Amino acid sequence: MDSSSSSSALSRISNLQNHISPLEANNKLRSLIKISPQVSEAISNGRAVVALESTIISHGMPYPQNLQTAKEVESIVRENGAVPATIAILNGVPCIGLNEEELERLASMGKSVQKTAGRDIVHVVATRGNGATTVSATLFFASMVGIQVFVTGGIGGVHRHANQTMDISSDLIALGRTPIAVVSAGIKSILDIPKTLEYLETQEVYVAAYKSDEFPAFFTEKSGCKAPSRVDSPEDCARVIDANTKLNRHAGILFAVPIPKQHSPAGNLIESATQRALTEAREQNITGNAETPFLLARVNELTGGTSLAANIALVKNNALIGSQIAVALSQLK
Ligand code: PSU
Ligand code: MN
Repeated sequence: MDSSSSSSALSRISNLQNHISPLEANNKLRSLIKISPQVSEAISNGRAVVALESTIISHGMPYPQNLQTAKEVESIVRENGAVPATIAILNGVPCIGLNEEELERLASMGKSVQKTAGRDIVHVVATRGNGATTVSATLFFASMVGIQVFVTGGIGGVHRHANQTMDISSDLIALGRTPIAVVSAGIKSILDIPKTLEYLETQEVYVAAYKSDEFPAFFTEKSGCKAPSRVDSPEDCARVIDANTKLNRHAGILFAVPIPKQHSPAGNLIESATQRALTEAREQNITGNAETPFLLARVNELTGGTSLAANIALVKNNALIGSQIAVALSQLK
């Protein structure tokens, strides 16, 4: 990376935030991460940047659809005037923005890449491993370089039976302490949606549904839960992010975008497959961080690929809206 564009990106970051950025405070941290030239340039010039996670690539979809989707999502972000920053750890180096070769390498490694949540970052870096970042780990790195908008498919949440298993995704804790706006299609019904919304409130995360009064359930527009708040345009979202930043609040934002209408009829089929996959996970004693990838793959098998097609459609839609939000935010500044 060009070191002068990198250092101006870094000074821009510290101007954007009202506190000393971790990178500025610690030069060693700077040498630990790699920012792509495009992302660095965009941050330096206050242009719209959209962070993208990589567990969705390694563990959320099979190869080669994962690679194709990752590339298409990056193209959608570019076509809508923002710069994509896919985040992953390659050979122990956290990378903010992947080039084509890196994206291909990550996608083809599939599940042999370590699923990296916040707690796993140190292990992957220390062992010079390859890690695909979940929402929680992606939030950590995006915040380190001052990115304010992050697009994914769905976030993790409070699992059903969490009262026995204590399985609550670290995504929720990370959202509670990272002032970044995450754009997702809500959360999957494999999770306990009412409990997840309660937990997000406890963590002081602002949650709004996009052009809807109801919180969406990933494959369907309806979860049966009223959304805590509602936003109706990218500009609405940008103003919320701007207020959150100016008030220097520590917590993040979740914008929940319903799946596009033409893909939601498949919702009922996917829901019954989900129930079956949940039963199988319990019978096979699949728990912890293996549960979400198991359920995603099993539901896709049971629906003959219908859930994958819907998943791809909603991720692309989130990328479109997330980019519009990032552009609207850059125009406010
Ligand atoms: N939800 C989805 N698809 C996904 C994930 C969640 O609909 O691919 C991934 C995201 O990377 C999320 C992670 O951060 O799973 C949550 O995993 P866990 O439930 O183990 O916290
Ligand atoms: Mn978990």
